[in-house]
Amino acid sequence: MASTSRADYDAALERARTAFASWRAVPAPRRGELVRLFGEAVRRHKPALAELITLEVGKIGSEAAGEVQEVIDICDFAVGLSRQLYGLTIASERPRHHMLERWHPLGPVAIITAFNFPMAVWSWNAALALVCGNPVVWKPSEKTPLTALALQRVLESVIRDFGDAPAGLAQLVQGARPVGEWLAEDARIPLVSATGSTRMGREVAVKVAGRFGRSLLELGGNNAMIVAPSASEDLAVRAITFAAAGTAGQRCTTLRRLYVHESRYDALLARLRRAYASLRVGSPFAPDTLVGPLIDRAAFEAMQATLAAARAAGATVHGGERVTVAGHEAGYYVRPALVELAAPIEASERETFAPILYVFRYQSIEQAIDGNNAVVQGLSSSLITQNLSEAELFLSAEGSDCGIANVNIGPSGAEIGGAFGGEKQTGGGRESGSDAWKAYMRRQTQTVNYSSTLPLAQGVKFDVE
Ligand code: UN1
Repeated sequence: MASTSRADYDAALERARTAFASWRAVPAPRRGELVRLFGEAVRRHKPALAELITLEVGKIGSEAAGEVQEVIDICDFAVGLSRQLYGLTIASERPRHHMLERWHPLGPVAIITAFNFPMAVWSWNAALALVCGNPVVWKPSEKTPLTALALQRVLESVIRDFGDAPAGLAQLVQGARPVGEWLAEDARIPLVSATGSTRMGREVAVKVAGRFGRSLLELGGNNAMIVAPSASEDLAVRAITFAAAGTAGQRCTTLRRLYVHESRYDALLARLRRAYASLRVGSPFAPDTLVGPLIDRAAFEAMQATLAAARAAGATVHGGERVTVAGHEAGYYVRPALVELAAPIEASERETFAPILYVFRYQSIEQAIDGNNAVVQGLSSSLITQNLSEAELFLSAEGSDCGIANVNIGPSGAEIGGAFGGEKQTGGGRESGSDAWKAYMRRQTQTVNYSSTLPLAQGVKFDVE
């Protein structure tokens, strides 16, 4: 894939800057209309865009379609938001004064995305940034140039036909790490929103902070599920297999650690092993496939190295081997792995982007919550229970320390309406729904005096002749 040259990059940034000067003055509901039309165009192209995701990253058909649906959903959300960029009014302590908070556009927003959600994560950022009055500059993963190009073309054609949208509103720059570094260091970009590994996020965060820019980080996860004594086994097995083996284990929200109450462990594990053995691994184009390929050879090797390390540390590993798929012999297909552990090991503390599920036994809910929280990542978490007290404890201040906490569903598959992101080394950013839009705007506190005198705050006297 050709990488954007430095000269082309600078030209793209200048186009975005120029676009900002006029886009910020377009009324927000009118900006929402652009996003509405983009969402309509994505609806029309949904099958083709989904097929391209399957082709480029190997997502199975229904998950690829689900990803495009996520793009459509966030557009709908952003259209409504474009009439709801609300600020506060604040009581002033001075007579005939009023105070308020206004939210203004910020400037060009850089969006760095990962291969695993090559369209949806960009759209969470782009749809919001655009209604907030900002141009967008997208650097997709170097593993997904095609999906990015296709979605970018759809947006560009909508911009072209719109009338009052500046031509440079949406920019695409392609390439590997150096292009990401340019964005992180570029003072023309007030906000860098980056999705990817914790290692990448740490470098971006330091560079952006060094120039007092803002970063919005959505980094690694190491998500757990607790299966409590009262859990429905059918529900647990469905939730576990989708969350751990779906997307071939390549979601930030993938279930990676499972805590099963000792009273349920043997039966659940036997059932899970049967479910895992029957998971249909195969071509993502085949309608009955549930587990498509890993993204590339490096991902396969990382998975095998992690499983070897787990075995060496005394774990019992079920599955995880390469699967040959007729007609796709060069693809890296694997049987999802279950890894039984007595206690955490180095491998279970980190995120390996592959379908590996570490399984632990627990005795008390407090112990299971401690296990949930005992990693450096803090993205998503879940509890399967029919017990109200356990559920409330898990959701309380003493419960899960993650950005997302679910009861009776798995940790993955979030809807766009909630704020998406996590704590600790997941980076602290929130994207998508709720009030995540505030990250894409600058807040201005305004005070207006409509009296003819000038009383000072805090009773300060400063009288001049
Ligand atoms: C990601 O893996 O980066 O909650 C995003 C989910 C999806 C998005 C995952 N809606 O699993």
